[in-house]
Amino acid sequence: MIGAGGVELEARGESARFLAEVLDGLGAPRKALSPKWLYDARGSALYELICQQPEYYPTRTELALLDLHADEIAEAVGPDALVFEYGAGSGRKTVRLLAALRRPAAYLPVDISPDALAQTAQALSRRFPRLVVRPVVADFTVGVALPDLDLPCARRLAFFPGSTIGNFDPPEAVSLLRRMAREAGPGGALLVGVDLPKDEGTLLRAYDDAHGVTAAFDLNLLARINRELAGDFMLSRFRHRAAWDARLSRIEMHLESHEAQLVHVAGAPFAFRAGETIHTESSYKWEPRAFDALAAIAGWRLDRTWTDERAWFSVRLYGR
Ligand code: AVJ
Repeated sequence: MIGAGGVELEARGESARFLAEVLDGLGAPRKALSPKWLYDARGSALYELICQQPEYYPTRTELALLDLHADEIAEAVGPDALVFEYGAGSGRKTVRLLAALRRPAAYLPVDISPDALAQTAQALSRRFPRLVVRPVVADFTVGVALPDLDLPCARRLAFFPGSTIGNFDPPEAVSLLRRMAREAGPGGALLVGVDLPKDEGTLLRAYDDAHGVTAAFDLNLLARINRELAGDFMLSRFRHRAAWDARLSRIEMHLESHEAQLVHVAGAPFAFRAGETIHTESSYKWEPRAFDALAAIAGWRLDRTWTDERAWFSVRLYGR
């Protein structure tokens, strides 16, 4: 377990990386920031609110699949898996999975947000008192060393719900899936949630909800830069935009500057043209076959899949 000091050290390294990436991303000819920075404590809370919006179908659809097929999933995974999860978030889906598995050996949630992670670990320990829970505060996009628990377990299972895999460009997705394969080891398994292509209207509404929660989530990135990196973004001078790129099969989130303006971060000036955007997130929607091919490159072979009636979302189990 990482002690409190370790968490602080981790947090300090994290803010240095945040500053470096923001200076880099805003200095680029096409301004872009990694979506991982959306998840400070406020961003994580806003994401939970997004999941409750009627337009945001992925969470609801995936939860229903996990509920409906819990027994089949548990049987396919096996009884005493060691479960690790990159980007654990609120752990609501994990509760479903752990409850279904007969006697899970341990749960290792990995998350970049220390606050969200501590809450999740505590809630799961309370819900499953006999389960070994070892939270790891880390940026899973750059690689994590999971603690060596030396527990007997049938199988190591990478649980990657929510279509978080969709945030990665295909080459990054392959390397992430490959790292999961290495961490799961021989005989390991991957249970992954994959959001599927669907009509553009449904997608745009899901990423630009009527209550403006997704807009607030996106704009919070600028507020976070102001808070943590001495930025002077005026939030009212930017707006959230969602766009569907059919060729790349991805939703893009952008923060668009209303007007020409100059913004500073940690003393460094950044000029915006009117209508210029910061690309803050991509969310790829994968055809099932294409995703299987991607997973195969990373060393995973398809075992089973579960999909809703509308074919909006798919939960896929791979082995190796
Ligand atoms: C957490 C990556 C699954 O891409 O759907 C939700 C994040 N962004 N609304 C997604 C998100 C805007 C979400 N994931």
